[in-house]
Amino acid sequence: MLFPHHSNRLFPFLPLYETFGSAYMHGRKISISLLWIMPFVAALAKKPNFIFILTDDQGYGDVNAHGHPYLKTPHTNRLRAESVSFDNFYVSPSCSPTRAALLTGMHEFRNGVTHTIIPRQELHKDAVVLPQLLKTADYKTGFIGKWHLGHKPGPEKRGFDWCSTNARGPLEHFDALFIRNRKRMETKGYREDVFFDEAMTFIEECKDQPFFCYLATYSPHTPLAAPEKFIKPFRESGLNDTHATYLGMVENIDYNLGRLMNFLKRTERDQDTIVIMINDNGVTEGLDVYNAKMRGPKCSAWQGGTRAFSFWHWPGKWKPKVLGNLTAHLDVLPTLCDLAGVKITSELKSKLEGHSLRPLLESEKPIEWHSDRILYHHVARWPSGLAKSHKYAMAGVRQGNHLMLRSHDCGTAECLKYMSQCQALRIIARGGKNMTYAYGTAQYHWGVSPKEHWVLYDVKKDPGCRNDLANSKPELISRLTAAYDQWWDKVYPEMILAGGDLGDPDQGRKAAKRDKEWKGPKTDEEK
Ligand SMILES: [Ca+2]
Repeated sequence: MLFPHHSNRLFPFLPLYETFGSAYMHGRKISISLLWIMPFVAALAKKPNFIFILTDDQGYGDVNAHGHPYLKTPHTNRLRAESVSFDNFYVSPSCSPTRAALLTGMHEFRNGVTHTIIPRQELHKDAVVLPQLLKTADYKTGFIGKWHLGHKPGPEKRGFDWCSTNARGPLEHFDALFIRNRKRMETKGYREDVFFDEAMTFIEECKDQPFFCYLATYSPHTPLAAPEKFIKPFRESGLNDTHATYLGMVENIDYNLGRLMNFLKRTERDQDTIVIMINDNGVTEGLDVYNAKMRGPKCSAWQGGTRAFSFWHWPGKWKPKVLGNLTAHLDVLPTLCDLAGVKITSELKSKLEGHSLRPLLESEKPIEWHSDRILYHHVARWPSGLAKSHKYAMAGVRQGNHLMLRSHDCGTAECLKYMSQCQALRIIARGGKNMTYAYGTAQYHWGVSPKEHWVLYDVKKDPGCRNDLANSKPELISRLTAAYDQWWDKVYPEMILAGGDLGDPDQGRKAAKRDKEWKGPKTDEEK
């Protein structure tokens, strides 16, 4: 590889409120009346539950409602149609960095997360994460699935009350051994089906306490496998095994989303539960099938590397709409804390880079919302120890609908010794047509931009990044370049201190060797 609640119980209390109101108005004893009103006040203060679904390596385009020519995804389509859908929403270029930014509300570099391998996947021990904050507002917190932020410490000591995942992570797909709250648990069937079962078990155990359920799938990340019934329709459509299995994994997530939404309705939790669903980085194995007209996969600086779908669903509260405001994973922590009534200290507030999406979620009309914000991306897969020389290698800056980026190797002799993002771009620069996820299309999707220059695109009009606007917008280039330089100067020392440049510089080659030696799991039909 490149580097391969429950039912809404307000109504039963309504007559009590009216009795209280009348009694108070006629001057009856307030102490007795307060006893009557307390349940109503409690019901009014009921906090929303949160289910946050994060899929792994599914692209923005891997949803039928986003134009995919093969996927059906009826439940994801319905979720999107009933949600506030942020359509100009960005994550980091790969797994661990996105999780770090999502759970801290800060750019991943600031807590030392620059890669998906140890030690650069490890979230700094002092990082304050979302479940810890939600617990201060009486939430019960559950983690299910993929963590990928190291274990110094792991999720069970990062504010999660209830933890469940399978022992071998993405490497096993069927009848997996699970560890739930430190106890071993044999399971039957497909791993992702069990993840969603575990989410429902956690939610049932919460009873009337508000909950935060962080459900992070391993699908459709490699190695690829799914129950045959999900793969078969894609094979019959003429797709190869890789594409058919990848899309089968996406369709299985959709099937499980449908089960979860039915569970919420059946148990009368649907009106009190906010369901949020996003993907964690750009498209992977499905790149050459469909990429929503975008250029670039996971781990690239191009538009397709970091754009994510982002659906926010609260029936009866938020009117469905599609919004084009520039938004990001950084906004999740501030938004959930705002909705939950978490009091954030001024010290933490000064560090957060995200903004609460609440005004956008609640507004009936389009509104101005942080329209001058700038987002910074960096693919960051440099050989460990060589961060400094990679300031401009595979980086992006966004404002509004504009993406300014660089996609070229660092140009230093030391980097030549190692397998890294730069090696991939050197291969492309020499004319290579095949690269991870892009077979025959690498010249375009992993395209090399001119050295020493930023290129600029209006990604709303031009998601394929074909029309470079750098020469026609020198003022914008100048402003965003200065912003990037200031950002790097500020974040670089924090990243070094937090461990983001530590490790074996040859780790990329070693990880690729391990991936090559992995023979792959058997599907349920092959067993
Ligand atoms: Ca991922």
